[in-house]
Amino acid sequence: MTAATTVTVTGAAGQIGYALLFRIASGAMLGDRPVRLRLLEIPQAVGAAEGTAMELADAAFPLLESVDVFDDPSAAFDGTEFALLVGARPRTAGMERGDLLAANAGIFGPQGRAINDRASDAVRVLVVGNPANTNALIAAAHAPDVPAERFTAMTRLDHNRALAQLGAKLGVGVGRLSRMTVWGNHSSTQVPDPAHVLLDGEPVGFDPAWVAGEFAPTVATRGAAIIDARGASSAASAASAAIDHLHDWVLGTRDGDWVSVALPSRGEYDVPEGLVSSFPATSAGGEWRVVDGLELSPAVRTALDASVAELAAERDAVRALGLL
Ligand code: NAX
Repeated sequence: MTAATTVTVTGAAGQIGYALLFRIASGAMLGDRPVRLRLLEIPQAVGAAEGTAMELADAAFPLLESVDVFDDPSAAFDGTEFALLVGARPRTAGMERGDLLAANAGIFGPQGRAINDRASDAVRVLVVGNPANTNALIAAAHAPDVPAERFTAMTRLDHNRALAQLGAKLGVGVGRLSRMTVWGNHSSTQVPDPAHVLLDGEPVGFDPAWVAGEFAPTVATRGAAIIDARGASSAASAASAAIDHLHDWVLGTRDGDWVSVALPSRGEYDVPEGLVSSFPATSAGGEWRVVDGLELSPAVRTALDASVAELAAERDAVRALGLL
């Protein structure tokens, strides 16, 4: 029998947590290996997280060995191999950007420290809670003993949304498409770039006017469209993207394909070193590798520079507050 893998999920009582936990427990994320779940919540939401834990037990997943609920990060990250940081402080009416960054630094700094001190040496981290890229940067900065590249942020939902739009445009299932890229920040400045997309392994080529005028704005504003339609923000699709991200990190990306992942830059594509930016990446042996040598159109280059400027401004704001 394979030893159980410990997975910690923060924000476990939230709506993404509710969609995510059942899929982790079913084996969709890590394949056929037993899992121990550790759920982290703020004290006011521990009761709700306990309710979710009861439902997880009632689902009788053969791979689910245990579920424990915590309100203390040190305990929640003890021995964890996979940390999914979903809980974050949302922006509320009248909140300035600096306040939002500071509130989240107050969450992701201590969680990074707890991961540093208590998690498994093999820990891998996915930040979902917004502002995800900068929250990942903050967590990594507080975990000096953990290699920075183990801290990633989620742009896979944007990637999947882009594939859905392309599939609809071409009238094909997304499984026939590969090599989509989303560059930059997980924000309205993100850069969905279908220039290298293949259909059944063959180049497609999309009209640049359609990409700029319709496709990219639709992908970048999809979250708002979901809120308008559903009356609540994306939850099951966000959870599904988190599953995809970790699944591919652990089990590898498809041959000949790549996916979008926000990773600490090593200077690739002139993104300043250290910023957590979305890149096209493949995974093998549990390591992400940025796809190199892609040609960027002038429009993509300009848009990526703007998104990277936003990331740098977020980093500088957190630094100015003394939180980095
Ligand atoms: P919810 O408000 O439903 O749930 C968030 C949960 O986090 C709450 O239960 C809250 O008690 C908990 N929480 C807050 N602070 C915490 C802390 N310090 N430790 C542990 N738990 C804490 O939000 P939900 O819809 O689940 O979204 C969660 C986060 O994902 C938000 O920040 C949201 O903006 C972000 N998203 C990121 C996406 C991405 O693509 N990167 C897409 C979906 C989503 O919008």
